[in-house]
Amino acid sequence: MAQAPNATPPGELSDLQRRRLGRLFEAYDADQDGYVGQEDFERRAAGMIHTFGVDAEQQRPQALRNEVLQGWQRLQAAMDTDNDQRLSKEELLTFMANTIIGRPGAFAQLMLPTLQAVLDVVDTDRDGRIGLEEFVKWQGSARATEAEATQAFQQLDRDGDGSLTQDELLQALEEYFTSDDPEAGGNWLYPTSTGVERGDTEAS
Ligand SMILES: [Ca+2]
Ligand SMILES: [Ca+2]
Ligand SMILES: [Ca+2]
Repeated sequence: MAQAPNATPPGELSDLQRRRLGRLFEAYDADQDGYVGQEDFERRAAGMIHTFGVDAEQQRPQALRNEVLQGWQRLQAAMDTDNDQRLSKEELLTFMANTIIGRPGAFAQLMLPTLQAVLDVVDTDRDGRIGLEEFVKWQGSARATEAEATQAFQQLDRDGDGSLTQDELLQALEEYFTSDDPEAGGNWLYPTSTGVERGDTEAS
């Protein structure tokens, strides 16, 4: 793993950052077994393909599956320090503290290729933006209710034009998961239906 010499030492995450990054871990852990592994990424890709169906050439689902698995391999190469083919929450937190937090753009760079492949499938009307209906369907494949997804959409759609761009999504994700400001990125992640406590002020 490439580490810059001036990396923040591990353990310097704030409680807020630990809670929010814990949610990121829980979002990755699709089968909720307490570890993030390739099977979680396969499960998520299969869920999306099930939700969005396949186009005639099946190119987008194949691209999604490939990119999701490559996304897993990138995360594993970067974070799986004990090399047991799965990530523990501490492995993810340590990587974030060392390599991502405090480096503007680093989180987005980590997430961008997978997000692009995902959005390519989610953007069913092919207008290059994610509308409310597309967003609700997408988040439904990750078990968010329609009300939760609608609320999240409204918070993410900062300019209120009724659709989300890739940049808006990336920016919100980066702010939410890396900033130490409780207001940053909004409180839009709605893990109530995935068994995670809501509210950034509660202890985890
Ligand atoms: Ca898992
Ligand atoms: Ca590991
Ligand atoms: Ca669209």
